[in-house]
Amino acid sequence: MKNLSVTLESYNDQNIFAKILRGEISCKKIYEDSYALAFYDVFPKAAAHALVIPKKPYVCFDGFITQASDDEITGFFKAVGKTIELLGVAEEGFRLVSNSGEHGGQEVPHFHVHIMGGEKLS
Ligand code: DGP
Repeated sequence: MKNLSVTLESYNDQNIFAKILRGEISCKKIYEDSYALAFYDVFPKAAAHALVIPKKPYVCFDGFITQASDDEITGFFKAVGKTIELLGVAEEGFRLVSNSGEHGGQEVPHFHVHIMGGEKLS
């Protein structure tokens, strides 16, 4: 686990999701509240593919879970649940994925959860 200073110092506010949060790049929004923003993945890997990101600058899962407040963590995962509901995938099933770091294959260094569904996944 990284400590607070390392993760916050290493956050690059020029990453694509930071630009989406600032409104500098558009997205196809699904849901938004004070904790999170959910939008469609621009390169979908399933019939339904959404991304949910926290509004605050966490690089990856370990930074989020160790540094965010209980309210932020609860608010974020409730937003994931709301997005699953809005995507209409709850009944037939879906996959939640969060790639973290180099070995996890994370491309965008702002913590995010993928929600994939809408078809039977391999
Ligand atoms: P990951 O490998 O977990 O960091 O996945 C990053 C995802 O972000 C990837 O599935 C493609 C998506 N993505 C990259 N750039 C953009 C963008 O500009 N807009 C949207 N909506 N999605 C993006």
